[in-house]
Amino acid sequence: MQLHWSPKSPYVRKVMVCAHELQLLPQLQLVRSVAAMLKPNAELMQVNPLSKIPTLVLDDGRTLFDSAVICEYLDALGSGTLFPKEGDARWAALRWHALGDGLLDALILWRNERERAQPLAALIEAFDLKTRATLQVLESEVAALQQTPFGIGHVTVVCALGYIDYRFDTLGWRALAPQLAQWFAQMQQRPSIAATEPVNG
Ligand SMILES: N[C@@H](CCC(=O)N[C@@H](CS)C(=O)NCC(=O)O)C(=O)O
Repeated sequence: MQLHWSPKSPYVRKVMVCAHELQLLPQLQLVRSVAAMLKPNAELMQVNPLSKIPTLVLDDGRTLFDSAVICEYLDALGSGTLFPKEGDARWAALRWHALGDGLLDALILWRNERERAQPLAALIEAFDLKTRATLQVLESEVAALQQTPFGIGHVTVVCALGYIDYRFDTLGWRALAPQLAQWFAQMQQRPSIAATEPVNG
C-alpha cells in the first residue's frame, strides 16, 4: 500500500500512529507528498481529487481518504483494537476522534488565516476561543481518557496537542490544561507516539 505522506501533517500522523500500533508499518510504502490549500497538487489529485494527505492507495489501485477512513481501514486489517465495535466505548472513542479532528481543522484554518497579509481579526478570535474551549473540555475528561484503553480517540487528541506544540507553541496550552499536559507527557512514552513527532522536512 502507498501512503501519501508528510512528516509535518497531523492527519498523516494519526495514520502513522495507527500503523505503528497495529504493526502494519512494513506494509506501507511512504510517498512524500506536498499538499497545501492554495497549491493543489496535480499528481496527488490523480488519486485524491481533494488534493489532501493522507491518501492511501491500495495494492489493487483503490484509494482511501481521509485520515478517519484510513485509520479505520488499518484497524480492520490489524487487530481491530483501536475502534471499539459497540456500546459506550465506541461512542466515547468516536467523540474524542471528532473532537481531535475538529480541533485540528480549526488550527489548520487558523494557521492559514494568520499567514495572510491582513488576517481577519474576528476569525482569529473565533479559532482562539474554540481552541481554548476544546482544551477546557479535554482537561475535564483526563480521568476518562486515562481509564479508557488506548484507541482512535487518544490517537487523535494526542496528534492535535502535538500540532499545537509544533505550530502554536506561543499559545501556552499547558498552563490552560495542566492535567491534560501531564497525560500528554505520559502518552509520549508510547513508541507509536514517540516515533511520529512532527518534524520539518
Ligand atoms: N479531513 C482530512 C484533512 C486532511 C488535510 O487537510 N490535510 C492537509 C495536510 S495537514 C492537506 O492535505 N491540505 C491540503 C489542502 O487542504 O488542500 C483528514 O482527516 O485526512
